[in-house]
Order: sequence, then structure tokens, then C-alpha cells
Amino acid sequence: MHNLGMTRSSYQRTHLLQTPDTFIRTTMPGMKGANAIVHTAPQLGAAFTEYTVEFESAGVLGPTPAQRFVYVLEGALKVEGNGGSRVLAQHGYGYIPQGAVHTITATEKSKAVVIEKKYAALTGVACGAAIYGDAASVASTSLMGDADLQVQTLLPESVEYDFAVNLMSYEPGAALSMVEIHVMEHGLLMLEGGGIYRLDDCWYPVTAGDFIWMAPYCPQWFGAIGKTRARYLIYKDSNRHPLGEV
Ligand code: UGY
Ligand code: MN
Repeated sequence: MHNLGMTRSSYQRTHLLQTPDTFIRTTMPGMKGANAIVHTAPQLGAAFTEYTVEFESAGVLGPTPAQRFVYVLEGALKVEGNGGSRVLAQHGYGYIPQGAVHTITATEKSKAVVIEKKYAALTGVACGAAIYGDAASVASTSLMGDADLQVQTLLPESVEYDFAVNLMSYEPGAALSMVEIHVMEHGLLMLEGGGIYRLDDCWYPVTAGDFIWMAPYCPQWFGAIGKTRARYLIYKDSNRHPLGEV
């Protein structure tokens, strides 16, 4: 059933809204029993990749030329290498430094979002160590004093790490208190609920399952609408000078 060429998806110079009706699956070297929906990549102007992987049971993710962050949306993934073996259940996440040999295998039919970025090394600073956690046990803090807008920071905010991944949870009616404009870019996956996202000079209805890429300096604002909380996973580059190493 087609919908006469209509979609909420929108591709603009400063942003991409990619809704599930426009997702196309692909594969990558080393990927077995799995496929990827690539939401953002350097081809779009981004300095990172973000993709959703749909695994069959025993499906495998291939290697990466970059740092890797993985967040389990459904099912469970076994991560082997880099000092051990562990299983990440739903809402579990892992950060694997660039160059660390590892394998990621689904222990059941699973879905995960993967973020990868080439590490921006600093002389005299060691790359951050691997991290594994469960979002359910990460403490949250209010954004700018608003208790209805909670942020969970999944990676350490230290110079060894050159990007951040946060979970942002909005109670119904909560909103960013300002339109943000900043040098950092974002990759955003809506996990729950929905609302209105302002991107540049456009206002979009968004809902769980949607992906958004925001270029550096893209004006951005979100207000949660609906009777359940809205929640998204958001990437941003961090801890580096815009001109490069210092
Ligand atoms: O961390 C951020 O920049 C975040 N507040 N941006 C956003 O939610 N669009
Ligand atoms: Mn922002």
C-alpha cells in the first residue's frame, strides 16, 4: 500500500528527520544474520555514523574502523573481547574504544542502535577505557533545574572521551527551556512518546522510532506532547577544541 509519495521524513541542509516508513536496510562487511538501517553517516555531512541493527538470533555485527557505542533496544547482545565477555540486555549499553578487537553476537532476535566515530586523539591523553552499563541504573539529573526533564549521561564527561550519549526523558508537557544553537552535532533516536521538534525553521511532529540528525548550529527545540513521557537517546561530539588538537 503506497501513500501517494507522502512522508513525515524531511532532508534539509541542517537536519534530517528519518521516519520508519522511509527506512531501507543494508549490510556491512562482517555482518551476518543482521541488517542495518544507516541513519546518519559522513555522506550526509556528519562526523559519525549511527545505525540501527536488526539481528536474527545468533546474528553478528562486523568490525568497525572507529570507536563504537551500542545500545540494546530489544533482545540481548553478547560482547566478547576487550577484556572479557558480557551480555547486554534490553537498555544495556557498551562503549568500545577504537582498535579494540571484539565481537558482538545476538543471543536472541534483537535490535540495537550503534554509534561510531573516529577518535580525535590528544597528545598525552589516553583514549577512554571500555564501559558497560544498564541505563536503568544510571542516575539522572534535572536539565536547568526542571525536574520534568531528566538527563542520564551514559559516558564519562572527561577529556578521554570525545563524544557524549545521553538519555533525555520529558514528562508530558515538558520542553527545552530555550532554542539551542551550538557547534556540536546530534544524532537522536526517539525511544518513547512524542512531541514537536523544531529544527532550523521547521516544526515537525515526531514519535517513537523516528531518527533525527542535527548539523552543527541547527536551531533546535523540543516539547513533549501526549499523555506518556517522551524519551530519546542523543549523541553529541564533546570535549574537543573546534580547531582540533591543543
Ligand atoms: O545536550 C544537548 O545539546 C540537548 N539538550 N539537545 C537537545 O535535546 N536537542
Ligand atoms: Mn542540543
